[in-house]
Amino acid sequence: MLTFYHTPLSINSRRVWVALLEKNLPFEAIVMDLGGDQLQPEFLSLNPFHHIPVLVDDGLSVIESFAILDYLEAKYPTPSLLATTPEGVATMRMVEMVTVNELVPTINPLTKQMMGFSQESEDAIAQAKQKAEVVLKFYADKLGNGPFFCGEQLTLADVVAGTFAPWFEPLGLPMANYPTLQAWTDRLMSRHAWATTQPSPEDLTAFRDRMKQRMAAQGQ
Ligand SMILES: N[C@@H](CCC(=O)N[C@@H](CS)C(=O)NCC(=O)O)C(=O)O
Repeated sequence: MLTFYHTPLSINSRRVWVALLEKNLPFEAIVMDLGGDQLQPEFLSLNPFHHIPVLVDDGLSVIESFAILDYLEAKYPTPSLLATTPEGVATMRMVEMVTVNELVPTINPLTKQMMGFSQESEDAIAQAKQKAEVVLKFYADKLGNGPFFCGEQLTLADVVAGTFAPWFEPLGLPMANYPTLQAWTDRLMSRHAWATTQPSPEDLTAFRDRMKQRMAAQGQ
């Protein structure tokens, strides 16, 4: 039996959660309270860096969401979330890496602003939006007119970029400029794996309140 340690609001966890559901794998989910559960000795023995997600399979602890995604494909190859053609493999990896290396740092100020964690300057917001637009254009270009990044097959490219997709509009990135990306987002959101893992407005409010309390306690 697979055991999946996560929190529903973590985007790093969500890509693994979506993959588990897309691959129809049975698993036990352990929801962590990041106010301290991750620092308990039992969890530190699974991940000394005290991060979620962690996947435990038959006594093997796998940390780092991308390592977990690779592990799942190797151990449970059907249905596959891996592209098969050379162009598909390149597209899949490019989209994955652009998401973590370009999109994630870029949208940081937009996320903080959206969550009410900090008041960012107008310049910082404008600059973040401008950089994020480069990523959105890249996605739209790679998507073309296909249903998914690698054509008819859903791959890890869709899983990794697609767990950010529902947040583009709330982050202040108007999707009307990207109709094919919007259609892709709607396509993903209509899937069981995305619908199941999308946080509710109540989850978001509770998360925001918890984070604000923690930040206040740390004097931030
Ligand atoms: N590179 C890691 C990042 C994991 C990560 O940053 N997890 C955050 C939640 S999104 C966490 O566990 N934070 C709690 C802590 O660091 O104590 C991955 O992709 O799995």
